[in-house]
Amino acid sequence: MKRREFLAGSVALASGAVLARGAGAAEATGETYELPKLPYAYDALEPYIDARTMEIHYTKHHAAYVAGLNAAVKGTPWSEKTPVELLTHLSDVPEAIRTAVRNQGGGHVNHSLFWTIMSGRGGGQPKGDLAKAIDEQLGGFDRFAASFSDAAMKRFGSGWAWLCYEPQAKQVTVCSTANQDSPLTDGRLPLLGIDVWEHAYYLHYQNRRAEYVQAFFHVINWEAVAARYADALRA
Ligand code: MN3
Repeated sequence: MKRREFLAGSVALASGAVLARGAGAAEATGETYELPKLPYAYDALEPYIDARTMEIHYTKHHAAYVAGLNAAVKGTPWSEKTPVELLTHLSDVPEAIRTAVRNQGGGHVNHSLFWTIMSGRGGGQPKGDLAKAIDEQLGGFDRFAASFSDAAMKRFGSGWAWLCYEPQAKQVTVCSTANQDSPLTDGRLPLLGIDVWEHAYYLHYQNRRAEYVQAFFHVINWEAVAARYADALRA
């Protein structure tokens, strides 16, 4: 199975939703791409992420990325591709719609991942192979946490910090991206990401991004992250 198909599948499995191409997903709304179901209630991540932020983030921001991606590919053959395929092969997408696919498609895929790697029963540390990779390749959990937090803090303006698997180097790495840029476009497979756009935290934390980043560690669903790592190793 090709990597991009595998990852599209794992995103779908992990979120309980289908980030699919047109045919399957179109039935409910008639649109090509749809907002995946949120895997928990808006208040599930309190007190770390408040219900109002979750509701606006999901129903307004994520929904707008889905609508934007649908508008961008409407009536083009690119609507046959999954969002993951579009971002993985972004340079193949015609210039006329490339920026829209990068921003709106990136927003859709990044948020679809984001909801699934958090849980009201999250926190703690990873186990098994992922823990071993973090120990051996990133110097242990504490050093990983410091470097991930640093990436989140140093991302100027809007963007994301990531833990990814890099298939070329065969290792896990920490990085950040601007705006809604996806690590997939650079050949990295995202395992864990934190949204550091102000819309992700401003209602509760205002300008205190550091507190939000610290709080995020309490809701990380390490089982979901480890499942993505296992998928990435097999892809
Ligand atoms: Mn967001």
